Formats: sequence, C-alpha cells, structure tokens
Amino acid sequence: MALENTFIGLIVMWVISLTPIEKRREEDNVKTQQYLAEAPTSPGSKRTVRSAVHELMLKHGVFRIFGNPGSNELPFLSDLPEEIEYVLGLHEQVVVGMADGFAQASGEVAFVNLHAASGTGNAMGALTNSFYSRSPLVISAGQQVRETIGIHSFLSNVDAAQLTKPLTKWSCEPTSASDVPRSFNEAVMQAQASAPGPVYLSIPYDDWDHEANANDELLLRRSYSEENELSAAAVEHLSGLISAAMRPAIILGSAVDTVGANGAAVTLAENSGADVYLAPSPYRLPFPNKHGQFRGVLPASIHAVNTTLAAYDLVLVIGAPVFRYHQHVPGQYLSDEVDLIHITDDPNEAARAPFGTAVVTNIKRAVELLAEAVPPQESVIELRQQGFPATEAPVAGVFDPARVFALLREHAPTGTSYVVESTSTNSDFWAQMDLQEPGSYFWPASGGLGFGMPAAVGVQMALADRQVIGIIGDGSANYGITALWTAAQYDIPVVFIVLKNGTYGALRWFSELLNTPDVPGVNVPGIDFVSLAHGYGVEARTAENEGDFIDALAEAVASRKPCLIEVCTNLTQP
Ligand code: TZD
Ligand code: CA
Repeated sequence: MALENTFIGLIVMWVISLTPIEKRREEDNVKTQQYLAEAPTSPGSKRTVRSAVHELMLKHGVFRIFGNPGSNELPFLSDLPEEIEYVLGLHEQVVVGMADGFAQASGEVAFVNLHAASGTGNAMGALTNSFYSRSPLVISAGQQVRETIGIHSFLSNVDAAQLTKPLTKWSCEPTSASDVPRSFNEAVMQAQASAPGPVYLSIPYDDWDHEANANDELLLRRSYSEENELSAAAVEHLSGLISAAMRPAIILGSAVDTVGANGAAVTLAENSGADVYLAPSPYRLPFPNKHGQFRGVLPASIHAVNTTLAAYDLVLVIGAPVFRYHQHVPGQYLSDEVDLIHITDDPNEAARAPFGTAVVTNIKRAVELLAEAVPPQESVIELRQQGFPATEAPVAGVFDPARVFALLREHAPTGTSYVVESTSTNSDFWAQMDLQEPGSYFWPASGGLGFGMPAAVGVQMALADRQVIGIIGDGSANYGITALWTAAQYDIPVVFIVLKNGTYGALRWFSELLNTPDVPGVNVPGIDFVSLAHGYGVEARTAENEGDFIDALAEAVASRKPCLIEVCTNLTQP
C-alpha cells in the first residue's frame, strides 16, 4: 500500500513537474499553427522589416520578449502582434537571468531585447552564466540610426558585433536593413544549433520601417534539424520525396569529394534519375563531369540560379552552401513551386542560408543511406558519356584555352589530378575535361589567388602515384610563383601549364558586366615564365605549336621532375 502510494505520488509529481511545460509548449504550437495559417504569404504584399521579423518570431514560437527598453528599441516594439508578451525586467542582468531560466527549463529559445551598448553591458554578468550553461538565448539590442553610428552619435553601439564576443557563440549587426529578417532567422537557428548558446543581434532603429525583401517569404518556409546520422524516419521521408518528385535535381558541393561520397552520389543520381549540377564556384569535383546526368556548374547569380532551378520540383543540395553567389544579378531566390532540401555537415552554413529545409548531418552517410533507399528508376535512363565540343588548332603559336584542355584530356596520364587557377577559362575547362576519379580537381575555394601553384606542389606530394598538373593563369602565377623553388629543391614532379594571355582575363569580363570599361591595372604584359622557372631551378619551355605542346608534356611527365610549360593563349570568357 505504502509502495502504491509512493508510486502514485511519483506519477502525480511527474505530472505536476512536466505539465506546465508541456501545456505551454502545446499552447505555443497552437498559436504558431494559427498564426501560420493566417500569415500573409502572397508574394509582393508590402511588408516592412518590422512585420517580417514579428512574423518570424511567431513562426519560431517566440511569444515573449524579456526586455528593458530605451529609445533605440521603441521602433521594434511598436505594432507588436498581440500574441507576443513583453516581460519587463528592471535591470538587464535580471532580464537575461529570467530569459536564461526560461530557456533552460523549457528547452526553447528565449528572446531578449536590451538597450544598445549600456543595456548590453549591464547584461554581461548574466551572460557569463548563459554562455557556460549553453542557454539558447537570442539577445537583440537597438542601435542608433545606421548613418550616424560612424560619428558616434549619442546611444550608438560602436562595434556592436564585438561587444559580447567572448560570451556569445555568434554575434552580428546586419549589413543592411533588408538583411535584418534573414539575420534574425540565422540568430534563432544559431542559438539552437549544436553547440547551442547565446547569440547577439544589434539592429539600427531606422531599419524597421524599410520595406521587406520579397524573398523573406522563403524564411517562413525554412526549417532546421540536426542528426548525427540520418534517422530511419528521415531517410524514409527524404527518399520518399526524391522518388515522388517529377523532376528532381541534385546540387553537389565540393564537400562531397572532401568526405569521399563520390561513388554514393553517382548511385543516388542514377537511382533517382535526377539532373546533377555542381554548386557555384566548385573547389573540388564530387561527380564525373561527363556523366550522362551531369548538367554543369550552377551559374553564380541569384537570378540565374532561380531560372535554372525553376525547371525542377525538388532540389536536393548536398555538401554546399545555399548558395555561394558571385556576380550580383538580384531577383527571386527560388520559385514557389520548388522545394529545396539542404543537407550539410555545417550548422553555420545551414543557419546562414536564406531559404531551404536544412538537415545538418554526416553527409557521406546521408548520401549512402539515400542511395540505398531510393529504388532504381523503372525506365532505364541513358547514362551515355557526354561528348566534347570541337576545338581549333593554334594559329601562329597562340592556343585557344579549349584546345589546351582537349590536348591535356588526350595526352595527360590517366587519373591526372588538376589544380586550376586560371579564372577566365572555367567553362572551356568543364566542357573539355573528362574527370572521373575522386580528388581530380582543386581550385581556390574563396577565389583568393595564390593557391594554385603552391597547392599543386602539395597535392603532388599527397598523391605520389598520380600525375598532378597545375593549370595556372599568367596573372595568378605571380601570387604563388615561389612554389617553383620548393618543387625544385624537394624534387616534386608536378607539371605547371601557364596560360599566358597577357591580361587579368576574368577582370576584363567583369569590367563589361559592371559597366566599368575604362579601368586601369588589368593587363600583365612582358612576363617570361620560362626564365622565371629557370631562375627557381625548374625545367621550362614555351609550347610553340601543337606538336611541341604534346612533346613538352610527354617529356615533363617522363622526367619525374617539376616542369613548367608556357602556352600563349587567346582571351576567352569564364
Ligand atoms: N588578388 C587576389 C589575392 N585574389 C584575387 N582574386 C584577385 C587579386 C583579383 N582577381 C580575380 O579575382 S581574377 C584575377 C584577379 C587579379 C585575374 C587572374 O588572371 P589570370 O587568369 O591571368 O590568372 P585569366 O584567365 O586571365 O582571368
Ligand atoms: Ca591571364
């Protein structure tokens, strides 16, 4: 009887201790669902940054603000949806302490609003605790009007993103008003992502009345989940989506090559019948570039990515950011009809993305599990290798870069690994090469020149049983030329092909794009790479014609010593 009573007592205690949390969670869920059902989603409806953030707060279940206000914060607090309660604390240490207790006990993100630098400063004592308890706090603070921060106007939070740095896992002041909603979304995801912790967001008060970017609608459709390895349920869900898609596309990132998931990616592509692209500006090659389902490198502007992806109903991005755009052609990020699933092993990459359903997990296992789970297509798809565009022979010793690549394809040893830093020749490279093995391609991941020549030496050291060829522009070569000395001194048998068009070709292309045709500093005439190589102790020659190039390549490979072949080339477009 006594035992029974104790047991009943335990159950009663359990119900008493958990019910309020569960009840509140349930209420929050209902509110979120109600809110989402009524949320304005029509594209083009005029919304402000303020209403966009208020909507995101409700979407993320943020129904209370722990705060202590000042003038900079008032424009944010104006027009608060009635679902959101303001919980006033009389000192910022108390505000953060309450939020921390709420976050820890509920396991949910707690949202805080403080007054600029002074309010944040007052909260720092409480933050020392929150940082070590890893409490998921989104701490926002008002900031002076953007254009007056530089002159240190009264109440500006100078260097705001630095202020909380050692005590927050992430901090930010958005670079523009239109980036505030995305930054808010990132803040919430960062606070929860592993390892969770407090984050800080400083927002100038003139941002709130700005018209919101129409792309912010996509933030409302975002979700974030994290699993070390995809669960059976997740595999079933994702493979079901892939199988059910009428027109799936897979966008592979360079990380797929880094983790060695190339083979599984091919199986997944073939089983699903999906078109395959490389994510913009690939720095490694995750998929054979002449496979019948390969559709090339995704273009690097917002507008062009959307246009390309509009042909698909499901887009699966694996091992890449969503997306690393380059040339700025603004537009809609993603058509309404397209679902985008973002599988990545980087919580920061997932949190930062402006759209997509983020799944943070081990990408190699994810690709393997999905490749197993997606049944092969019933109708046999044609997996023919793709061909190569025709190229023209050099005239008077000047080669088309496409011809150089065609010659490398035909005459370089099987399994050659390429390190490429030649910026205006990318499309010719992908059209002409036939790369199949993992580890066949390396490129400067941020576009920072000076990677190519040194990395070619390093790759050759790592891949002793494969030939490594560095394809280097005559501009890029100068940022890493002394790698020749190391190659000579340490006998690293790497071959460098220097493509000499006498100019920074990519910048000439950009100057047309940006309508700045009159810029100085884009030509690099008068550099003799053969003499430079000799000076560093490396064999070198200029390829005078096609036969000469083929001979020089064969001799270089056979010599098992570092060699440089200089080739004069025509100017082309990336
Ligand atoms: N400095 C550094 C370290 N990185 C850069 N990316 C640049 C400058 C700017 N830059 C580019 O982004 S492309 C380029 C420069 C100078 C021209 C490279 O010329 P290249 O290749 O001769 O190597 P192409 O094929 O002629 O463009
Ligand atoms: Ca050049």
